[in-house]
Amino acid sequence: MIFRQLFDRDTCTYTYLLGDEETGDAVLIDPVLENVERDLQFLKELGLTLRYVCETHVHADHVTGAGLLRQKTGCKTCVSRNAGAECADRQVGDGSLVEFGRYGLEVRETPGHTDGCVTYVLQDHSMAFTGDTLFIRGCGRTDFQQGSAERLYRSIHDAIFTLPDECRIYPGHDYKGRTVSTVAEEKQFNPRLGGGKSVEDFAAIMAALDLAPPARLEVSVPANQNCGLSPALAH
Ligand SMILES: N[C@@H](CCC(=O)N[C@@H](CS)C(=O)NCC(=O)O)C(=O)O
Ligand SMILES: [Fe+2]
Repeated sequence: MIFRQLFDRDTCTYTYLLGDEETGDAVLIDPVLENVERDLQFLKELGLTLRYVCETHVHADHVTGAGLLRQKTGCKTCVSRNAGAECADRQVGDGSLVEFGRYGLEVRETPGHTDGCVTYVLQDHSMAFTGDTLFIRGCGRTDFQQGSAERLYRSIHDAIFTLPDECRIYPGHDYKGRTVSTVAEEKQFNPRLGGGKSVEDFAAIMAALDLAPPARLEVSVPANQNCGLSPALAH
């Protein structure tokens, strides 16, 4: 499988390109609007056809490239059925499968950072794209959108920590330059959840974070509920 982990320097967002080298079918997970030309160039150079853009959630810190990529390539867009983003072609949920060539991404609903958060798991369970549900030694904040520490704790335990220990974790962001982790590592070392922390421990940690709101919150959420395009341009 072709795999690229791409980075947005302004918002520390990861975009993932996955492709089948035999059939040429590809997906992009969480593309950023400002990087659409870069991502199209990769697709072209690697001889790939974009089938789907998959969103892990309605982002609060950047505008998605999904709508523009759909206009430019004719791909379909996928978002959680609980995201309130009617613009997307596929409203995915537990049990949905996003296929590209010989590969597939299984959808697991992982609410908590937002109601419409999902984790995409490669069908052989070797890789999980957790969005802002689980970060490397951290997790998404739970203090706006529909954030809930209790729901996030349950999602991580039920949908991610039940994957094989060696399953690689690819997050939606990293603010310290880290790129990949594993289920075993996060179970042991995640300072908010690891080493068997209780839901009460976790909720207390999340309540004390006191983070500044993302700089682009007001612009990003409504834009992303419309696939990153102004309403007149959505289709
Ligand atoms: N300063 C950043 C804030 C980024 C932010 O709040 N990121 C969210 C994800 S959308 C988060 O969950 N951060 C958790 C953390 O930083 O621990 C910005 O303005 O974009
Ligand atoms: Fe987020």
